[in-house]
Amino acid sequence: MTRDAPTDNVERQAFYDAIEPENLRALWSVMGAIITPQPRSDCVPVKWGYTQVRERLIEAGALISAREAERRVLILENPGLRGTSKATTSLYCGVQCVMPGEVAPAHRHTQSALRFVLESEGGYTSVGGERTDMHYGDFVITPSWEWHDHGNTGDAPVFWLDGLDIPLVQFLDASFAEGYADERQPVTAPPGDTLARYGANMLPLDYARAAPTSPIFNYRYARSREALESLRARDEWDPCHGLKMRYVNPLDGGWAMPTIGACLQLLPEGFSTQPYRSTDATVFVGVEGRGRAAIEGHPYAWGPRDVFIVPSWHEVVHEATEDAVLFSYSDRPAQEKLGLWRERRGNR
Ligand code: GTQ
Repeated sequence: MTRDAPTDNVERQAFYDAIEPENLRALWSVMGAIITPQPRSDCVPVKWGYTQVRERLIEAGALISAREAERRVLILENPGLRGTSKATTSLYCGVQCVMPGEVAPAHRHTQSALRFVLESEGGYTSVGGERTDMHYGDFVITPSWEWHDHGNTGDAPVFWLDGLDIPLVQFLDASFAEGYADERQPVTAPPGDTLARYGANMLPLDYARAAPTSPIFNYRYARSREALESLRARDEWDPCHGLKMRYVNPLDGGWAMPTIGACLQLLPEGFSTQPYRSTDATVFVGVEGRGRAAIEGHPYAWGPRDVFIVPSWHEVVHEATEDAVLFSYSDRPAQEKLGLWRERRGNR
């Protein structure tokens, strides 16, 4: 696999040409390209500044309504994967905008979605019959095949980041989608219902799990942030991550979603991480403070709401120029289930 491909000659090339119409290909001519000694990706490191994305969404707001667009979203498309609507090889990223009074109509699809809230005074989403209001930094999930619609009851535009497993589902040819008959699904549960049932370190006695996704669908920033702040005093910094916590499914302690894993991490002012690489290409979102990510030695400076991508098996070093909080998501849960996930700490 690491040896060079055999050199072609006229006879071999003629043979390849002859077998191609028979839907045959010589493995030895492509082996090194399909079984690589380490991950080789078209996904490239890239950063989007929030101010610019936000301005473009305001422009889009004058062009199309949420109703007509179904979802008014600008896709953050990786420049190494142009034309594919992908942020990484397996995951999608977009920024969605809902103007005051608008509704993004109810639909459902087999793709799982996460929202990371960027600006919201009055934004809400309804998932499976319960509505939750959204605030800055909330991590909100929409499980596969659950009805969901979004809206904005406030006076200012609402923005959030969408992370979906669209490319992964596309790769598996497992996409189904449908619209709901009405613009909004009926709300059948009071606000806070799922948090009361599943979010108090308790579960209804005879609750039987129905889906591979967490029943909690809004992980409030205030609580996640408080956990990081409480742990800061312990001074137990991971050399590669600072203080990094993952969002879990309270039913089993696993990831909140079966295909996408999400984390929140704190890097104190002046902290500089050890080099790190892993097979899960990761989308990072600045939440608080400022920092710099050196990806394979190239610096990407980020601030609140900026988005940047670390591709698979690219070395990253994080530096916090002030107390900093980062949200991130990747396909790590899928890779772990398949026995593929790997990491390397330090620069061995
Ligand atoms: O809010 O349901 O960015 O279905 C892409 C597809 C958001 C959504 C996206 C979607 C949604």
